[in-house]
Amino acid sequence: PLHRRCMSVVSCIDPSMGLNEEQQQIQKLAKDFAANEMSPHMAQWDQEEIFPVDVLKKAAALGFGAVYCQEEFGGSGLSRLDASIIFEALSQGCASTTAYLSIHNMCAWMVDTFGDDTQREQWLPNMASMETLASYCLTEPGSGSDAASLSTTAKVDGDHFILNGTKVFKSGGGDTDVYIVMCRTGDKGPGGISCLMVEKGSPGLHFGKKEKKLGWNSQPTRAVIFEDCKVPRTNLLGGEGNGFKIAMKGLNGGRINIAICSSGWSTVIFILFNANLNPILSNQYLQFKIAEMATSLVTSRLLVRQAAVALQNNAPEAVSLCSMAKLHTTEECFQVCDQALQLFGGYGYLKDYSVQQYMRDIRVHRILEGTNEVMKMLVSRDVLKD
Ligand code: FAD
Ligand code: 2MC
Repeated sequence: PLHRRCMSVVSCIDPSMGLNEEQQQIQKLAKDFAANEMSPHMAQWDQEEIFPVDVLKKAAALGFGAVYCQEEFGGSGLSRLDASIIFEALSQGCASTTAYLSIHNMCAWMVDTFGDDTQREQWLPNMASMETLASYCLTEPGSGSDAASLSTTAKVDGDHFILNGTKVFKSGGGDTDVYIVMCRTGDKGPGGISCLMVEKGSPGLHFGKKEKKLGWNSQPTRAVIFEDCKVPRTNLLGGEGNGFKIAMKGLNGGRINIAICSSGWSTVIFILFNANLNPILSNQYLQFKIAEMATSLVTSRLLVRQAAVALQNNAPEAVSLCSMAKLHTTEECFQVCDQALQLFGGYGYLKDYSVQQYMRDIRVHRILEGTNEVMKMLVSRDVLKD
């Protein structure tokens, strides 16, 4: 079957190009998992809107639940580059499910990096095994791109915070166990925002209806609503007023992870070409199209890997490179999928074939984890600064 063939791309688009032996082994582990556990089910997950928690837990058993967290607390202690290799390989099996996994990983990293040892011990081992699934809660009805204007409040009441407000579009929302919530504990602007861990079952925590979406159907999306929601003060992550910075730092890694989730399925496209388009591939126009698409894929992957290394090294250019990588990869890989659909003609539009799902699933990567317009804002600010 096709999903097995995607495990052996041997050409200039091969994702193992340039990787050392250890990285190739990690990649193979993830590719095999994608081929055996994800790819055979991706269409069903999409059509029946199944959130495959059992498969996520199996992925966690391989070390993919907290990839770039400390080993001492159950993480895998791998680098950002390793993480990008893993998410790219997994997304060859299902981009939507891998994208949720990447959000969960972002949350785990936030706890690992900004929590204290008590919080790490309390949360991380179960997040690493995905016994505890996490959601990241920044966006609100009135503040998406302008995230620093968020209005969910958290007021101190004895040993607790009392939260009020609504978060929208929460990936995993309702089905996940812990919510990492950016909320206002102080004045207007980014400096008045804190980051709180809210457990499912907390009094006053409610969920909206499951959203109907164009893609990303293997993970639920719901509003998360706080009505006098009571949360222990010990669930504060990283100190009062640091929530915006924590949220943004989490997203730098999130953005390259989401970017690379676009390239996994673009890689699979090329296997579909070889398998299905042979009769028309003598046409030079189509050959050139395919060359352009291959170039988009490889340049995207290279940019993500460069950004991952910069982020790992805390390089000053990391924020801009992560933004560029997200912008470039999500745009280019969406075009690759769209052009592939065109090349398959009417069949590409049918749900019997997978190309339409690739395109639907990765369309949203241009919108979430910071729209591509926000990415342009971040890059241009850096390039134009004095
Ligand atoms: P807006 O910010 O209102 O933007 C609308 C349009 O205007 C966009 O094209 C935007 O680029 C453009 N725009 C806005 N401001 C500017 C500007 N200053 N200059 C130029 N253009 C501008 N959020 C979470 O916190 N957690 C999640 O888990 C999560 N999961 C999501 C899952 C899905 C399926 C979706 C669709 C969204 C998810 N989001 C999540 C929310 C997502 O991050 C936001 O939708 C996104 O940040 C954009 O915010 P918005 O929808 O309010 O659009
Ligand atoms: N990394 C590190 N620090 C950052 C940062 C980043 N990516 N982005 C901003 N900051 C810092 C910034 O340097 C500043 O620090 P200082 O006060 O020391 O100067 C501080 O944060 C405040 O930032 P700005 O002054 O840039 O704030 P502003 O309000 O002008 O704009 C903007 C910030 C637009 C870049 C930010 O609001 C943003 O990224 N918006 C997009 C929101 C977003 O990505 N949402 C995604 C939700 S999650 C999701 O979709 C999922 C699927 C999980």
